[in-house]
Amino acid sequence: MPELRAVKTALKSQVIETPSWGYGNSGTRFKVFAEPGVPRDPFEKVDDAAQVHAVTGVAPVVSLHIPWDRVEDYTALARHAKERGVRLGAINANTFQDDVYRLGSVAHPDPKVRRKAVDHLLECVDIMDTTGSRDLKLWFADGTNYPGQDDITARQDRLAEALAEVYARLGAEQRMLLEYKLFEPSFYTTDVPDWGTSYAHCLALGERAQVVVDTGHHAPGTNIEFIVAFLLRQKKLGGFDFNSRFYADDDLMAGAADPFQLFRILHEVAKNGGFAPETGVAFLLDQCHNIEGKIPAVIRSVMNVQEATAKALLVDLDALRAAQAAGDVLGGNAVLMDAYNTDVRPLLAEVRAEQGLDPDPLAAYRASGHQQRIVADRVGGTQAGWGA
Ligand code: LRH
Ligand code: MN
Ligand code: MN
Repeated sequence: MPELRAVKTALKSQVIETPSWGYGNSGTRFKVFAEPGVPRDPFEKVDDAAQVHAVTGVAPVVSLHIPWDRVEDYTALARHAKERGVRLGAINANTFQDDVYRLGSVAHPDPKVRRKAVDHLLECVDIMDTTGSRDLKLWFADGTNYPGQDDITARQDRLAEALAEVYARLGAEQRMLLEYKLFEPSFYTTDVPDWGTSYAHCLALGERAQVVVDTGHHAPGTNIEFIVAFLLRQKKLGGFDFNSRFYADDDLMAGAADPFQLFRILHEVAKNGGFAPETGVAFLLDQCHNIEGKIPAVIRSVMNVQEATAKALLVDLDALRAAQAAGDVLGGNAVLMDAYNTDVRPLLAEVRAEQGLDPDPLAAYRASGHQQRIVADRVGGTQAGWGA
């Protein structure tokens, strides 16, 4: 059996990065329902992220999305984060919302548009230099809607050229994380539709280009844990964008739709050393909260990831390997199911108490008075971003 003390230590040192856009009014489909008290600027988003960290103890990093989080002074924003007990994490580039990107960005047929897109990516690296961020996270909406609209191969060439220019600009400690997504907004071809395409580009770029797995970006039924195991083995798993999907890129709370899948993914991470900081796997949330309270939803998501992690860490790997070596199909499966079926909530409550935290993060947030304060103080909060 895994040693309980080691499991607790691992849980205490877990780092879950929360997305700035999860705190604002946002939603990828249909209407965006506004919530009172949402942040009016990136500083206030950082304030909300700090609240999540204060009650969970494992969310000390907040990722930014440029230009949604564009500010005059990134040093001031980084300082503000530090004062609030958190730090700025991945910088997410955005080459998908300007009119000029109608036919794509880095794979656009017009070199002028490609130049604008690459310049934005380079600007993001400048921001990383100032904020001390390690990761540049790239997702491209590029693709086509109709057969014959553009040349699939030529688009790959343009993409590769753009990525190479940005990769060459990265500092020694910086990484490029390339996200893939099956479809949407493009409906016929997507230029980075799957992990294989992302992997091939990252391989050509070099060690510091890695794949990011957004759990909502696959076809239904895709075995995501297989992808995770494969990428970890190749040292190409840069991180996760965790969220839940029932149908497509739903961006619901992580662990809400399929906690068993989250467990299976995190089991692969645990088994293959992916929780060790030196492996560099980033655990990010990428979600939007449209009808539910935003800060509580982020807290709930963090707790869901923690619960799945705890279960993954409880897998008896010796017993599992023994069963596998013996060809004991049911035995191996039982070892995994035993861990998955463990109620880890008391363990996590204990871990939190040992960290000086309230065992119930949601109750602690409700008691903090933060929600009442922001509703009273932040008048006119809006959000630049998805669906705004
Ligand atoms: C694209 C995506 C990508 C974006 C984020 C807001 O669907 O997953 O990571 O940056 O949503
Ligand atoms: Mn994502
Ligand atoms: Mn997405």
